Amino acid sequence: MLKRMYFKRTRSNNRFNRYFYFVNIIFTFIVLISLVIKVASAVKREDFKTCADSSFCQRNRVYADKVSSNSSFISPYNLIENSINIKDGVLSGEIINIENNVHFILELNLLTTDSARIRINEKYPLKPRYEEVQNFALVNEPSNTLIYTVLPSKDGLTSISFGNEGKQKVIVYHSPFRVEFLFNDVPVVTLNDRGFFNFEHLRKKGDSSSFVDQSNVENNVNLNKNKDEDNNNDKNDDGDKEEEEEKGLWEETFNGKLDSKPNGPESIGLDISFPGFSHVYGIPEHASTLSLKETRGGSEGAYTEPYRLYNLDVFEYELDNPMALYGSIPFMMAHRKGASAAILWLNAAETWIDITKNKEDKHGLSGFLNFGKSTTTTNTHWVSESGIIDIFIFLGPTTSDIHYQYGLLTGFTTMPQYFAISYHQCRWNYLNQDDVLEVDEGFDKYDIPYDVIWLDIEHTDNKKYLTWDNAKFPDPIKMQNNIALKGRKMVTIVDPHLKRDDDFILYKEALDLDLFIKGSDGQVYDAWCWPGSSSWPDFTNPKACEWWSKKFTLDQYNGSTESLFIWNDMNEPAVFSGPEITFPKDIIQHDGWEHRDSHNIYGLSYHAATFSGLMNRKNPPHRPFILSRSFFAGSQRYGAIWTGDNMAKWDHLAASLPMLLTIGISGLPFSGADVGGFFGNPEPELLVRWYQAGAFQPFFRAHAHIDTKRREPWIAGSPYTRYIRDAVRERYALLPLWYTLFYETSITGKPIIRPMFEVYPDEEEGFAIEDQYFVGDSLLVKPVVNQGQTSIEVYLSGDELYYDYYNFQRIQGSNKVIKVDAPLNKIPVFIHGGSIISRRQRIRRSSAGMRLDPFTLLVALNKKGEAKGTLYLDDGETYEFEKGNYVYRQFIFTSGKLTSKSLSSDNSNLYSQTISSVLRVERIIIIGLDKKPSKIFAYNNSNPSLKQELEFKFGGIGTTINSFTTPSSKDVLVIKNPKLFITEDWTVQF
Ligand code: NBV
Repeated sequence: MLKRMYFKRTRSNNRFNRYFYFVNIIFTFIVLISLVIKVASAVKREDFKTCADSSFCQRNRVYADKVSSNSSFISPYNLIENSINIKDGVLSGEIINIENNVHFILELNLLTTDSARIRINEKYPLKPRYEEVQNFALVNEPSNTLIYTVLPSKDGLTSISFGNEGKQKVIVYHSPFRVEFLFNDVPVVTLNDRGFFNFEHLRKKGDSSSFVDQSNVENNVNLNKNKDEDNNNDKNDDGDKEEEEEKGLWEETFNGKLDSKPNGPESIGLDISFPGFSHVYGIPEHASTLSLKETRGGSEGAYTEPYRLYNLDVFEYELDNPMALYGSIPFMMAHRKGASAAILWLNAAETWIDITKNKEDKHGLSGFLNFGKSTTTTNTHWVSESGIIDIFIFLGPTTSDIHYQYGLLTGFTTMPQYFAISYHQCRWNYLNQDDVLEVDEGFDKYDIPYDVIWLDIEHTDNKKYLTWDNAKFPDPIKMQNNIALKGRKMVTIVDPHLKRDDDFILYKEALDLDLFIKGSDGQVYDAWCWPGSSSWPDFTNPKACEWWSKKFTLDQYNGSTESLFIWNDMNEPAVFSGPEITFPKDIIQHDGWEHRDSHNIYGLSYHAATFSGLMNRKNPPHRPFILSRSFFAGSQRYGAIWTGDNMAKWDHLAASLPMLLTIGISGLPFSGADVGGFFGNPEPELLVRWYQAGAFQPFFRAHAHIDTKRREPWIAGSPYTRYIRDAVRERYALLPLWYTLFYETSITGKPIIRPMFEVYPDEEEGFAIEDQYFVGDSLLVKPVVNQGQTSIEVYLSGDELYYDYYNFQRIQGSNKVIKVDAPLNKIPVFIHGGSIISRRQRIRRSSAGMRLDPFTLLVALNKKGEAKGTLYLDDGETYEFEKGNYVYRQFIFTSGKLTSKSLSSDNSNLYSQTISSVLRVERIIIIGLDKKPSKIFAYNNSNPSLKQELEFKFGGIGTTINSFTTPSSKDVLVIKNPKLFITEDWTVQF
């Protein structure tokens, strides 16, 4: 892979940057020498660890295998009965590992949010174990509920009911220690049900006798006087294996790079099962399926490796693979008909998750009604390299409840500026100022709206971020002001590695203030990245964050203006000379913690610090926009993420759907994939299809590698450019819907694009569907992801009406698959019966120009003849909305009346006043009416007697309603200019 990186960079910089070429030659030389021939035969997979290469993963997997293959095994962890104390919503107690007498503290918090938290840590650790991840991922300390009842229980277990309606229950079994969470008396999450709990306590070197490995499994079986002969026979083999594995306890090497492991083994492992659930989702980021696969072989398509969570720069990633990618959210949700449950495994160290499915009805679940088709249990096994066991259990019971419970804990999506949800034009790299302005003008010339133009690393002075290459960009302020005149913005890239150059002020300051991460030798860590020799500020150090957050003010960031925003790349972090292209685990961060403990939050901590930087730019602040490549639970509070370096291939377009759906249901809905594919040159058809998909995804940005051919939308030529324009324009027409959905996720946590099961939770046929999705609840989208495809099958959930997006033709749903035409100019989209969608039909240069334009309300009736929808509006820039300065409307069509009412408590707020006489409804379209109404009246609800008759047309309408086509359906009713204002309460009566 390094070889590939070298060639890509070298070729590019022959063209654009001589200095860079020079650096690459040196860098490559060093890499070649140090890694000898490795690069010549490198295959991507081999650059990254498998479970067997990570000794703690291997140890825990072996342990799990031994446990499961031995029916007489009993977990050695017991909760000491007389240590149990229940007070103020907390059950505390002491757990003992009877194998080695190591004691642990258990704390089980019952939370106010129908959730629980369970923490297990060593009672007497040799040194503290890492818990700081909570300071980055969580918004605040969750509160314990005081509403709970300790239930009379049999000996050997403690049972408590809790939750706002008393429907949640936890049963803690004492010996062996095991926990069961129930909803309505049905178990939904169990811990240590299979006995894989394995807590490697900290120890001194040489004291390896007491760690729990497979020999202890055997000892424990001995203890239970039940060991069989087979195990005896295995013993010699196991002895050898043990020796092998011990090698990984105190140091391990991967691809020639040593991890010194000064603290020895310290992993934690636990099995978490979801009884009665055949489907589990989440744990991004992987290029995998929406419904997660089994990982221990056996069934068709199953992986043999666990899903890995370890933020890495795995470009040109392989598809259908559990390999780690750029971000990690250790959140998993299980869903079945009638119930959902989820967990957050709060740990920032390298983590692996095995998944298996079991058809046995161990919990007697088949006796419960409402269970859907199967009693399959999904078993998962979580292993992290260090830290403590800290798990949140969200008991739903619906997926919406879970998103809210998770959002209360880790924060909701930060409300973006309006421009940020529009279309972004990016490329590595726009060459210079003239190039930027030409591209900008190209959009006007071809009548394609766009909001943001991006600059990649080549815009800087020798990869010194927050500087400009003055030869290429002599007047960045003028450039930004030029595009700002059209309401457009600019984004520049700012990576976390700082060039080690005493003349580079950021580097010098961070060095002087002692803000850099240190190597295991205590010296400032020095490694290779784009600028050559680099160092990385430690964003887990509050002082580094404070320092960094001052660097974005207009006087500090020279050449920046208020219309400039930031892109944080390479923040896994990517380190060219590091193990697995990242930091070594034994380097030292704030307060002396090893990087090992916090690896997966480096990206989050950097994203957060940059967010503070943009907040400091203005007083009162405007909403920051920062795109980050790396992420963790909580990243939604700081901006958007994208799926990294994908490829211009059809299968990468297809893979982006389950990836984005997974990231969205895992609490991070503001996400997208590089439109067109980063590596390679998409043929025009693929480019068109990718734009069409991107137009219906939350973060919509085209991006391309420096070695690719230029591909601004007009380059493809006719008819492709027209199709791309149509797709982008459709995004702009629907911006009011997208913005409303962003607002709603910022208060509910619900994903913006939703898998079928989020909208139809009882329809099992939809549980594994990953190639189509709903935007909110109102549009069903099935992007075309195959070459040459001109028709497509779409699954229509529910006994409900749908309407063709183009001609409003009525289609009856009812859990069936229909085949529709999908020529290249058409995105298969369906309006979900029962929705009211707000659109803006006048497409302008950028979203800013459309902010005061009137609305078209598209009312799509369901089979009961009803519909509803919401519309959220605010100034699109500031935090005034937090003071109530916004407009939030609900439109309802029922009993022959369409009404508009306010959902905000203060309808006459300042923002509302500024738009009240401007923002109007210019058109109402109703689809699904059975007959032509004889008359239509409108009135303001404050004065119903002042009715006004409205003109309308019914059937055979010839005007263009969507930007693509002309509706031909006969039952379409259009009311033109009903003279209704958005901020007023009104009724249209049919
Ligand atoms: O900064 C250059 C690229 C960027 O364009 C891309 O989007 C990132 O994912 N960056 C990675 C660095 C190197 C890519 C080979």
